[in-house]
Amino acid sequence: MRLLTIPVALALSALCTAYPQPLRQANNNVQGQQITFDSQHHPASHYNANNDNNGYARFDDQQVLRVEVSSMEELKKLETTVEDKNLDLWSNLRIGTVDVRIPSSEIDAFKAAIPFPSTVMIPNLQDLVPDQAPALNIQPASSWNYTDNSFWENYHDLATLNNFTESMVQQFPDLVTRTSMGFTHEGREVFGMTIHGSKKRQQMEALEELVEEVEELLEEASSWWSWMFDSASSSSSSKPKELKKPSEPKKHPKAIVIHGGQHAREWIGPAVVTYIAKELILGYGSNKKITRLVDQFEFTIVPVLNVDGYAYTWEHNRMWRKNRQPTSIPFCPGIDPNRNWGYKFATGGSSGNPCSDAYHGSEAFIAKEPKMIADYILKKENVVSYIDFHSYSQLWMTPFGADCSNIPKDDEDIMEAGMGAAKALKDVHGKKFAVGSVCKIIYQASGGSLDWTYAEGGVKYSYAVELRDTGRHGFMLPEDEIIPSSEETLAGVLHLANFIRKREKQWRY
Ligand code: 0X9
Ligand code: ZN
Repeated sequence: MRLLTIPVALALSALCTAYPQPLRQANNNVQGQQITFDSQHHPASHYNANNDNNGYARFDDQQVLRVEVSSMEELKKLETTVEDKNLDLWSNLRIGTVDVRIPSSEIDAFKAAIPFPSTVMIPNLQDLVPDQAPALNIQPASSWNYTDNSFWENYHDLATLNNFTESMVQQFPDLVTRTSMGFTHEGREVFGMTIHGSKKRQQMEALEELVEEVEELLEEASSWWSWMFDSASSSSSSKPKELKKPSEPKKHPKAIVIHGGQHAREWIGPAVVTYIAKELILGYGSNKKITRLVDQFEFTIVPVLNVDGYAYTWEHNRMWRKNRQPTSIPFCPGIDPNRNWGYKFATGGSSGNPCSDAYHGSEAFIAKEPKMIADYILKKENVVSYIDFHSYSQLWMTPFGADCSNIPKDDEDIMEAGMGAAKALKDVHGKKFAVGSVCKIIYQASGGSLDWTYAEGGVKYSYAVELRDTGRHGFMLPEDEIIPSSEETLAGVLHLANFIRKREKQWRY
């Protein structure tokens, strides 16, 4: 059994006091105290569910409890109970608050074992989950009108989200290119959209160059004319120049990579990310700010990264988190993609137990999903920002997650941009997002995406964002929050891109 180090917070960190308390309280090493802790703590989320006649998991009378843990002893006790009962943690174990899903049959025993103060966040989870597997492909993609917001009034299955991407590519071929990121274990293709004003921009540039050429030609013609008729003039400088070819358009815009759906059950991520794509595409040419950003940056947007897991949440179990790759234990499939990235892999805050929901996999990048994004970033060599959208907790997180003592050399710029994004986000609907490093504002977690993109992928502005809410509905965020959540997140992303544009003038092309 591997050991995991959990830094213990005996007081809230300075960061925590600077903000209204985030859902996940800081557990950074305030008094320098480190305690080793057993890592087998994150049981797979398919446990403890009964199936309906079609094999879709039901969660009748299951509760999500928020437990207040105030000492290391209590934390250890909670960990043992969670393991014994195979409970589904909705947040990691830490001193502070821990959200845990408990099946009805275990509630009394759990409360007897864990008599700490607790709040019922969700009294009956099944009330928030559709009674049966949601109908797939309710409305064909071609029938959607993406210019109003009706598409974002509901969550959509994978096929519908893929059709959205396809539809954007077909409707806006000058602006949007379909990008294949790769294939998953179950053979599904992961699609992205690359959005960039290059084609229109290149046409404009070519036009401008032509106009300049014509002007130069006219000038030449007039001096040629004088040369012809002014025999006194023999200056070679007045000879007409050769017509030069228009120069090649500059080819390397800086890129911003955005995706949702690394964790399957966090449905708000793909929904928000498709909305951001739609706004960038439809806003191009009509919204000045968006046009400028889309002209300068190439946005690669991948709505759903963990497509196998996402499909599984639609077809079998709404609470599934990991991907669907086999592990050494046949009845415990799935690697947590966000513990499998190759920077400080398996150095704490992840699990070596294949049955755990935080299983890091047998080696770094063995999970297909992180590997395909990492390869994409390495191949492009021009990615300047990366945002990995998750839920829930309302946090705008910066590197690093693997350990709290490691501070990025670009921390000041990364934090300034992140704080600005959170402020822009809050200005839309008043939602507060705490900003800070993963390790400090939630918990230690190695093998996460933004650590690798920053440290190995060379992506200066790397973030992981936990979207709405703060636990009232958790992963089951109601559909009527998709649009407001999207609107505010778009404001954050636009702020970030604009910050980069202004701060990093050397990256303009
Ligand atoms: O634990 C996670 O992977 C994320 N929280 S979630 O509830 N969505 O599962 C936090 C991600 C932090 N980012 C990294 N560790 N890179
Ligand atoms: Zn997540």
